[in-house]
Amino acid sequence: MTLRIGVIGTGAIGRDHMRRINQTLSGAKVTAVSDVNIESVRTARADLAPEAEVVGSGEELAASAGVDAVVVTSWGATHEQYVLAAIAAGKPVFCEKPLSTTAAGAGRIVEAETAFGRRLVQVGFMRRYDAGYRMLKAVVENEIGRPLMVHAAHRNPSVPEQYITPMAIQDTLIHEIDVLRWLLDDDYVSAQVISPRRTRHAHARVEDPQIVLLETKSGIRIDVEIFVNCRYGYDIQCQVVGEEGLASLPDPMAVVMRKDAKLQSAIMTDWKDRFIDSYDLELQDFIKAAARGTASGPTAWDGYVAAVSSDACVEAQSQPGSIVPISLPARPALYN
Ligand code: NAI
Ligand code: NAD
Ligand code: ISE
Repeated sequence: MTLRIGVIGTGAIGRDHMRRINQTLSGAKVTAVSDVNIESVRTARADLAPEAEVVGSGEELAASAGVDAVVVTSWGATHEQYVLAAIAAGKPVFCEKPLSTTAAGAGRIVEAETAFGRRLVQVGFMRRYDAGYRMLKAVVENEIGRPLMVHAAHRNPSVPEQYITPMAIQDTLIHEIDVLRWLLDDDYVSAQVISPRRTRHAHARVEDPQIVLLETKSGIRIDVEIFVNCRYGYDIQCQVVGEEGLASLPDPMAVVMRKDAKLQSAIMTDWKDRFIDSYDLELQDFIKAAARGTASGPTAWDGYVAAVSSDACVEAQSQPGSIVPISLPARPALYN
């Protein structure tokens, strides 16, 4: 059986996921597309899925008889409405991060899915599928003793004018919020945000760089540098300090060159390339589970916990230096 997928949001990552569904992965094809920008959806269809139907709205797409499963890749603030529409239609849905830009929105998704009674939602936290993070997790669990501290960095070369201060949390830090919680098997209890000297490369509406300090239930202290106009490349760093040793996320494989009296290796510049294998794996996982009418991988609960933590970080951004507590309700049985 070929799973018929409808894609809502045909921008950068929507197109990349359409390409991988139709050209790289097995078991699915894109049969419907929708976007508020009609030019965007027409171009994406012509280039990547000429047989797909262009549907007027995301809600219509989710309800369409020609769609078995939904991929949501529109802007973060629109995710909730489309995920709820997919759940209402009883269809598996892969939602790019963030599940919702607020905890309240993510909470409504958890409620709808638990009322439905079966997992339908997978959140696009692809780093959990990355070979480097998986190797790091094995070392953290088996080699370096109890983790005490984490030093991490998330650096983008530049961001467009639409990228504003809260997006450093909701769009960017959200990856660390999820992956560090998974890596350490722990939840957060507080957040604090501080701003170092500002880079002259940041546009007026984004504070850059920022340092986010998180504390976990077991007392691990985490510092994450978010620097989205770092210029030099797309660079993800993570170092875990344990009682018996220290472990770092491997850099992506790159040839080391000796030339012109220099020792050098390339640094990536595009997020699409840095985690390309993980995007393939997460979506193949989605296709496999969706063919059985369900979902696997990162859950709506993971998306909700990330949103609660993200809300606290956004609040902390608005009160520089203050420590904002993070607390979670009990986890519903569906996610145990
Ligand atoms: P984009 O701006 O390139 O594309 C978004 C598309 O959604 C646009 O074509 C826009 O017209 C469309 N859209 C916006 N509102 C819509 C609505 N209400 N209904 C239908 N279509 C709508 O953005 P990009 O970079 O592709 O990001 C999209 C999502 O993917 C975001 O949630 C972002 O956080 C996530 N993302 C995830 C990445 C990852 O590493 N997992 C990387 C990049 C983006
Ligand atoms: P984008 O701006 O390139 O594309 C978004 C598209 O969604 C646009 O075409 C826009 O017209 C469309 N859109 C917006 N609102 C819509 C709506 N209500 N209904 C239908 N379409 C709508 O953005 P992007 O970079 O592709 O990011 C999209 C999402 O993917 C974001 O949530 C982002 O966080 C996520 N993302 C994740 C990763 C990752 O590494 N996992 C990387 C990039 C983006
Ligand atoms: C983007 O949406 C992503 O998800 C990328 O992985 C991240 O590095 C970037 O900062 C976000 O804007």
